Amino acid sequence: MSKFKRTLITTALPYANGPIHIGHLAGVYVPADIYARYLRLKNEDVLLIGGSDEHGVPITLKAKNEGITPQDVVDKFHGIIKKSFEDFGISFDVYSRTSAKIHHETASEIFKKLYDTNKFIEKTSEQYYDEENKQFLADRYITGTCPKCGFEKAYGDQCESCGTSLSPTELINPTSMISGNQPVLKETKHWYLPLDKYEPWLKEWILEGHKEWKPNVYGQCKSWIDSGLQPRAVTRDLSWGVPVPIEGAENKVLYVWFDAPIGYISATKELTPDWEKYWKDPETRILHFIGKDNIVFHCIIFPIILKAEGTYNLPENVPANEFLNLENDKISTSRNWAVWLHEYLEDFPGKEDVLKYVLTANAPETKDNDFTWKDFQARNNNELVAILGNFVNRALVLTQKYYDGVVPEHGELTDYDKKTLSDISKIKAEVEKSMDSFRIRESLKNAMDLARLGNKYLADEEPWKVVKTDTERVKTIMNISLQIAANLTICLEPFLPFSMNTLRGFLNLEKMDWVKLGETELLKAGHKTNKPELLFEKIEDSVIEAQLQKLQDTKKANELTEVVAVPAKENIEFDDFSKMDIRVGTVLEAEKVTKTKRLLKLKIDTGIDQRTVVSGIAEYYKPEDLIGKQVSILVNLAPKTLRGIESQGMILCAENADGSLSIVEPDKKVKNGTEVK
Ligand code: B3M
Ligand code: ZN
Repeated sequence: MSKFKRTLITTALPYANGPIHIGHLAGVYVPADIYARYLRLKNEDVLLIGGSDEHGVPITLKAKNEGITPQDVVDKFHGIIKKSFEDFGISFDVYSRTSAKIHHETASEIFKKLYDTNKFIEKTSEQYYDEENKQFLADRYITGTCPKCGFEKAYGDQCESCGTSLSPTELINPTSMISGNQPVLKETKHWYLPLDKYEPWLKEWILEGHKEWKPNVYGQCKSWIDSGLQPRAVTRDLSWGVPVPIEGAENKVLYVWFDAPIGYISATKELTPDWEKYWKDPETRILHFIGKDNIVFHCIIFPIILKAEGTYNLPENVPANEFLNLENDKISTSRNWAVWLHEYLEDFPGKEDVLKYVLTANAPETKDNDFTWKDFQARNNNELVAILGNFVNRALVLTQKYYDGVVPEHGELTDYDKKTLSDISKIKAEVEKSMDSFRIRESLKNAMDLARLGNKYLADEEPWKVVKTDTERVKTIMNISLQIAANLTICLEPFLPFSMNTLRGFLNLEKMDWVKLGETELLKAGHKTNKPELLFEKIEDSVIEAQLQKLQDTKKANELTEVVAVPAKENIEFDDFSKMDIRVGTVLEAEKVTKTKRLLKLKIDTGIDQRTVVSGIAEYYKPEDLIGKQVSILVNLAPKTLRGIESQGMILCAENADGSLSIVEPDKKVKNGTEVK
């Protein structure tokens, strides 16, 4: 690690307004966790820092929509997020939150120091103000017509229809989302960080000094710097956030992107009194793991804050990833288009490592990638089961069978044996090379080569055949296979920590440091291994189909909510309504009306009588599923003959936008004949 003695790894703080999904995991938490585990295995001094980002306007909007406080919102999601990370095995040394007192203090202090040393520009400008609620409006709190495309529900910062970035004053007919009134322009004072002043320094520090950063990161920085930086407001007129710690700044808070990255510092403080060592000692290297949408904040704005403060280290590298899509569609929290971590953990208990594996093997390191359930299944079945699981299982089962689980002594080695054993060290070097340059995906592929090596060795040497003719030779084959299995517990430990723990149990081995990887006598002759079970199991088609169905249902639900409801009909008097006699009845018999697609003939116990009703629900209900079901029926509708059958009443249904029908039934069983009113 050359000039550095220790590493501080930070992971983007997820907004506490929704749970964690696979996009977050693949982009940030899985690679950061792998890297941290790798360094720990090398006995390096490393901290993995995380926490929830609990400020920002989307959180206040969510609270308002749900009629709860922002603190309620973040308490709920911080809890869900923290637990799902723990269960999934992201090995944070600390997982903090930005509503914590220590964070408010830390962020205030840094702001105050910048203020006291004249690092800000003070500027008064006109901003929209809601007179009824006596508050300035964040850009997201204002809607209006987009000047570019005419979309009527554009936000003050962006039109979601045409994608144009806007400022609130560009909106036609601006409306406050809080009161529904037209806001007025009013003067307000804010503090700005003059990013432009730091341009020459950024050019030197990033463009000259960090050419080794990933091309996507370096490229984004260059294009920001080249197109010229502007002073940026670091305060907002809001009540949720870190209060601006100076006089005359009542009802103002720090801009969420000012305080959030400081959350990394607060979390380190929460963890250890020795925190300064990780932030200020030049022998510490800081790494920010983030997604590509956060690059400017971590590579330009936060470093400028730290530079202006003057006593902190700057990031040494920012290995940002691109995005992960889901089944060819952008992951979206609002459209519920995601695989949620907490749901995955429920649906796939004990398969944490499978998801880690798939997300790493398919990580969006250099371009956006797609997660598909079919690929998930294929990687599990064809790689984890067929290569890794198959190899260790054969090695352990044969050892049980031939030697009652005891590691046999090897005899003289053939050239092939020697080459195989020396390949372990070669693989180690490959894993290190890719890991050290944050090519985690490639590094996993390299590590899996060790399982491939073992698999091939067994297939080539065929101990199950040799055992019949040369029992001495088999001992050597099995010894070597077991040494490879023991090496796997080190090599794959950063990537598959749960499974390698299990494998160590089978091998009856303690956890070993990375230095041991490559040794060919990790298991001494005479060492007793345990009876193995399967390390990974096949995932069946039905399991994958159920997940795909879940996504289909989401798509359908989205399509239905996207259609605007039919406008309300004209008002009627109560008397008009009470002319209708609606009762609850139970379906006694149901059959298809011959030669029709839509019609069912039902016999219904209405409580008053038993009668026949013809209903157009055959495309949505099977006759046998209806028997015994309670329905609402309009009993005083004039009878009508359909296909020669007299229908005496009408079953009430809700009609979806696509025309599909859903029977309206009481939510608890009631007596037949009960009136609906
Ligand atoms: N919460 C944005 C995001 O989740 C933001 C990251 C903060 S990192 C200091 O993409
Ligand atoms: Zn527009």
